[in-house]
Amino acid sequence: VAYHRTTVIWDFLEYFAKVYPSLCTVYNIGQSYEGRPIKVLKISNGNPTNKPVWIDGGIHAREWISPAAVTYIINHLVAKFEEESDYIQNTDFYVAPVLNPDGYEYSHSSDRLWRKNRRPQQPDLVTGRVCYGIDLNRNFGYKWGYDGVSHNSCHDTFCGKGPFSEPETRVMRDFIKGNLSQTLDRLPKKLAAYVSFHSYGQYILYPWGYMKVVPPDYLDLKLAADQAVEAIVRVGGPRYTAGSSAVTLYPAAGGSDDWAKAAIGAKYSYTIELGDNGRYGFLLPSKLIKQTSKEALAALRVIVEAAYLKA
Ligand code: 0X9
Ligand code: ZN
Repeated sequence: VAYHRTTVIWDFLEYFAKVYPSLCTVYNIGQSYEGRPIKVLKISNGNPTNKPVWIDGGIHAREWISPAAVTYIINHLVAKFEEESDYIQNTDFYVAPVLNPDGYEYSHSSDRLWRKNRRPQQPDLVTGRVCYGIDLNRNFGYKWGYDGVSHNSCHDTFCGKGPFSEPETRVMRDFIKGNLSQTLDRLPKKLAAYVSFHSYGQYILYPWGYMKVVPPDYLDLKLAADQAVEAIVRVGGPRYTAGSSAVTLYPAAGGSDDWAKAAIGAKYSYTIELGDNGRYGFLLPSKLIKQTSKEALAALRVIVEAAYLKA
């Protein structure tokens, strides 16, 4: 088990679509700033009453365990589909393992701790310096810029010039809005759950992230998060901390999870900060990919079950 480059992950999605055509479809949903494709794998048994669930990884470049765990989840869901529960089998999974391919590649080739995308910004008026990148997890359109962001393009949490200023967040927004937020017909096309994998710190976070308030249905989200914590322990993992983002971690607006809940109506919306707990931080050794991915899958199962039953 190893960390893979973007093209290898894309080939892996195409391979699944080829070998399991009745279960898997690849969507090229658009391009990154530098022109790399952004791909989504849909995993579905085709049952028209299935509820959609979105899973993404790689919003932040340096959090390598995220694309790795999401890829592990894809492999598991597809290869062991028949062994999974009814609620897993009757879910339409939309899985985007690398939402920020430019940043992810840059973290492999040039700067291991790169976080943002790679769009160059206007030169600084005083220094003339050109800085690169927008923090995609500050660029989504709900309460954009409210708190916990930087407006300085040289900073790691630069939220951009406006909501959805970046091709990567726009591509994701347009695909979800176009396909997974429909209320025009009676088909249950609206996202029931949204799960974004990040690292590190071992947290299961639910909205809101933009400020220290919780949504009216937060007890449902808390219950599923607490159950996910136990499920992770049962697969031999550490005890993750569950709570609302702004309270448990810090306020930060423009996150994908807040947007998925507020703008799309995905009831069960989570950001899961995978391992580790700080010993290696972002530099998680590849020998820990498998165990950490099992933790991700255990948490996902609990969230999908909750969404299946209640969303
Ligand atoms: O700050 C972030 O974007 C996330 N933590 S990370 O260390 N992976 O950068 C947490 C995001 C939580 N969600 C919101 N604040 N909306
Ligand atoms: Zn992150």
